Amino acid sequence: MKKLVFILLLFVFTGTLLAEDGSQLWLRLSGGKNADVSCNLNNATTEIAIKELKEHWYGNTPVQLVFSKAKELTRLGEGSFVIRRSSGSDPVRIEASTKQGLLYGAYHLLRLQQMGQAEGEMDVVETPRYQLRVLNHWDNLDRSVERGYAGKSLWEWESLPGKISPRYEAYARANASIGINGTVVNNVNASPQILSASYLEKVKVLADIFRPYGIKTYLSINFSTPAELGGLSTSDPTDKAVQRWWKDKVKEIYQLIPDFGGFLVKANSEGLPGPQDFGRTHADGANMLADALKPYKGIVMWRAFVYNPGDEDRANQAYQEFMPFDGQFRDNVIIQVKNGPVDFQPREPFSPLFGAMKKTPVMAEFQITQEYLGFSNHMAYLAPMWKECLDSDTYQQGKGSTVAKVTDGSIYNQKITAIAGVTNIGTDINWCGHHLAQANWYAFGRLAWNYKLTSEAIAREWINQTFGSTTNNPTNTAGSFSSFRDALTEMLLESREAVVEYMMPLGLHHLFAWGHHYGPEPWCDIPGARPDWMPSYYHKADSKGIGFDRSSTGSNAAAQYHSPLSEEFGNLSTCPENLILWFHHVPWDYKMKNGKTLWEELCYTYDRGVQKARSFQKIWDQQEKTIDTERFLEIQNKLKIQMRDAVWWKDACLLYFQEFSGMPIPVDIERPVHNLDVMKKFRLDIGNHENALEKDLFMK
Ligand code: GCW
Repeated sequence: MKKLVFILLLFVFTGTLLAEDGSQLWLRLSGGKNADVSCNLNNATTEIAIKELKEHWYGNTPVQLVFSKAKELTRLGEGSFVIRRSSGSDPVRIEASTKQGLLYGAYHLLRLQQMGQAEGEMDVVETPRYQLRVLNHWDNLDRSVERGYAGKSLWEWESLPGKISPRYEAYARANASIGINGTVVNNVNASPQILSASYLEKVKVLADIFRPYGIKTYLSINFSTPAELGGLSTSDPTDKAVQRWWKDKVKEIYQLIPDFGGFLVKANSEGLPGPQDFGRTHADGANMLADALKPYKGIVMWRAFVYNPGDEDRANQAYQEFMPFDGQFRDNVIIQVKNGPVDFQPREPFSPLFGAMKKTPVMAEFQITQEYLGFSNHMAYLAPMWKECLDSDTYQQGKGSTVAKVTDGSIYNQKITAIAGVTNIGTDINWCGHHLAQANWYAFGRLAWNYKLTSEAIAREWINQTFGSTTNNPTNTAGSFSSFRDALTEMLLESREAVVEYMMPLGLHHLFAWGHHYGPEPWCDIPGARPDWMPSYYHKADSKGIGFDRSSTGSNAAAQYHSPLSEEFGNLSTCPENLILWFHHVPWDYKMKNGKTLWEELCYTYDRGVQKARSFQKIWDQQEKTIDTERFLEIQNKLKIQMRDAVWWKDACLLYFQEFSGMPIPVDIERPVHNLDVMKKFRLDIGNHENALEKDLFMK
């Protein structure tokens, strides 16, 4: 009997030890040795730094946190830090001129420890490339999350301000560990209610929790709030009463949240109200809010995501609308621009607004949540996609004017520099729906801090911390951790391109189904619906060819880019092939650089994407012994769904486009397994897509 109890207890105990539900993210730091940590500054932020190091630093030497206004440190700027140790037996010194810098230094030291790089001599100097590194939550007040695939909103509005979820602090800690220092807690499709007194009380509680972690709170606002919530007869930004209303509201906010960051605004976009409703401009609207925020050092992040149905190419519209206002915005306004000119598609060229606005600060908005990349079902590691944008040369100030450099203040004298990511976080136990999607939250933070880091280096860091042992030795007992890390790194690095290939290769975009952005529906045609929301608006397939002519014979979007890009994109023979159908309507029998026809290339590329998805499964299946069973199985299951979807995408797109090309699918690629007529009838119950997929796609 005793023996049985013992075995049972052992089972329970090891079971608990091995339980890995992903909730600890990359912070699976285990209890340390109560390290010797000292600090010459005492406040809530340094207390956190001390606690983290005390609990998780395994090194045998003490750690000294040193707040100092030494020239070298102040020159580095807010959030920067140095970590120094002359030899392995000396104490580690983390020095910074701000409390945030000390906190970031502490997390960085722990990261180095997890990477096995915190031994011996150390000389690390770290400084963030962007001042503001901000998450955007598209979270609604009813706790639904627009384009969220990881459960409900973290913010329990119904029980705030009274009840405080432990997840608020866990969220702040995770963000601080990767340098994120701002969060916009509500959806850009904003409810006026967020500015009501009762909601502001709730927001204050969140802000108080985030503050010690160096995170400022921002809000998305609805431009009609003065009328809708304030009862005014208008929300016209030139109206004195409206201006007064915003000034009073801002004052009320700062009384509750003294370090409030400011407003994020989606205006005159997708049906939302804005200054144009009153015959005013984006500059009028942004400046009115900027004036209200100015006395408190608050800022306005004004989005450039605007487009209307009509004759003008959607890709051209943001540039046309915003360029005339360059230089007319107040100095506490920054224009927030999506990475591409259309909308977070698997591959887009960078937005031509980057670098073109020379007298107005511009910031990039990336999408961490995978609205157009398979939701939380597909593995798509997005660091390569974001770097592709950041590393793109705009040529606006000569060669080397990359998107990164025209937004980080190194080329233009921007007073504010910032970068934003639309989060993939929700109430799911593993935060992001897919264990591997945590890598995107992590990568966003790390790139916002230093976009020079390689996608591979970030992946390796993330894997070590997320799957490695919790002590300073990053090896697991079962199997070989380093071969696991190599295998997963390879999968992650290939994953985004695989998604592009099986969904929308060669510059195709927006082939998504009506009602959701998950599956393919290139044939979609809803009578009476907005034409610019239909796939055919983007692919323009006909018997001659496929693709959107954005050259001088078409919408001329290529001309919005600076030379030599305008010529390069605008000319079929020089346009990069991975964007060829973005910029050109290309004949089916057009000869690609490798000698294949466009049609053949399309077929082979879709097939390659499918093969990659299959290879991910094969690689993953070999990892069973290396990591915990829970995460192994959950990821295995996701990879299965991804594989099925990849085949679905390939079959749907190739069979549909074949109706136009009239050409055979090359004999050496996999034959379609679905029938086009049947696929056209698929309906996805988006609330429960996994089951719907089983039911609709595979049981029929
Ligand atoms: O991509 C579209 C999304 C909308 C989103 C919009 C935007 C928040 O489908 O859900 O609305 O972009 O970025 O404003």
